[in-house]
Amino acid sequence: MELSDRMKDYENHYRGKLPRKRFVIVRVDGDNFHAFGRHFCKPFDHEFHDLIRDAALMTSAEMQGFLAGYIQSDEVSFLLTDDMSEESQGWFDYQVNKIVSTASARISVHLNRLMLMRASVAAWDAHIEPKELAGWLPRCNHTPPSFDARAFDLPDDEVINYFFWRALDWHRNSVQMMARSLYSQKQLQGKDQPAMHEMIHAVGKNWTNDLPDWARNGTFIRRVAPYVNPHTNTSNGRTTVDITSELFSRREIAAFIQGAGNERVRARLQSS
Ligand SMILES: Nc1nc2c(ncn2[C@@H]2O[C@H](COP(=O)(O)OP(=O)(O)OP(=O)(O)O)[C@@H](O)[C@H]2O)c(=O)[nH]1
Ligand SMILES: [Mg+2]
Repeated sequence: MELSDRMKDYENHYRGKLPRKRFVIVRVDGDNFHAFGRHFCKPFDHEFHDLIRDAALMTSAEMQGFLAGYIQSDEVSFLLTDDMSEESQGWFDYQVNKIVSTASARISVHLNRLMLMRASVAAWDAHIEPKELAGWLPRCNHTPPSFDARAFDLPDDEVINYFFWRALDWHRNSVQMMARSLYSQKQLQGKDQPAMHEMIHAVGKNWTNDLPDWARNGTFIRRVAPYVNPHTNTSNGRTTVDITSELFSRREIAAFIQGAGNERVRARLQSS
């Protein structure tokens, strides 16, 4: 075999593709954010949540076939389709290597950029000289934040279940994070969720009532097709993105996700 053919052969050995006409999930997760977040507000950091949400929105705008997403803690799940029309193609033709490397690179770059922008505005407000900035930024420690990624396909009727699963995971973590801010690890050892709720109530606090929606529910986003005026059959052609932190139950999550995309995709999501 020729040298170049041999090298291409090695390169293409794991060049896998996700199957056509399936919904795809791309989940990115912050690398070692336990360490990166040591300066975060405890238990929940509103500023960080806003930053990762905005980085997710910027990333979603660059993903072909993006339909919906969910942001909780240091992770974001993106739902993609290759079925907006008969002819449409998946993002990078659904090549797994391309999808995971690009998704993790894009969200890492966007988060870092947003942090720097936020920090320079704060520094400007505080009259800090640009040359002092590097030493001043409390959140820019030595390793810039980055994300890993995985991508996989799902049957139509599992799409809502996937998002409900991630939301349930966050509900559990959120209760645990609140309890940990009030009690030591030792005091919480062996305690299940109802017991943690009880302990939170015992100090006059309440997970359901005291937290902002994003800290209990995470944040959902979805792409909405341009509105078409039924009388004139015209549209301004602009796609919009809905953002909400108010979804709690499986029913609410299903209704939101099922409203994403165009009519063709919505019909498929209805089966979920
Ligand atoms: N204080 C605080 N920490 C947060 C917040 N959101 C995320 N984190 C941190 O991010 C971590 C996310 O969990 P993991 O993804 O399991 O942990 P990780 O350290 O990123 O580890 P890997 O993902 O395996 O690299 C949490 O354990 C917290 O330490 C927040 O709002 N406040
Ligand atoms: Mg992580």
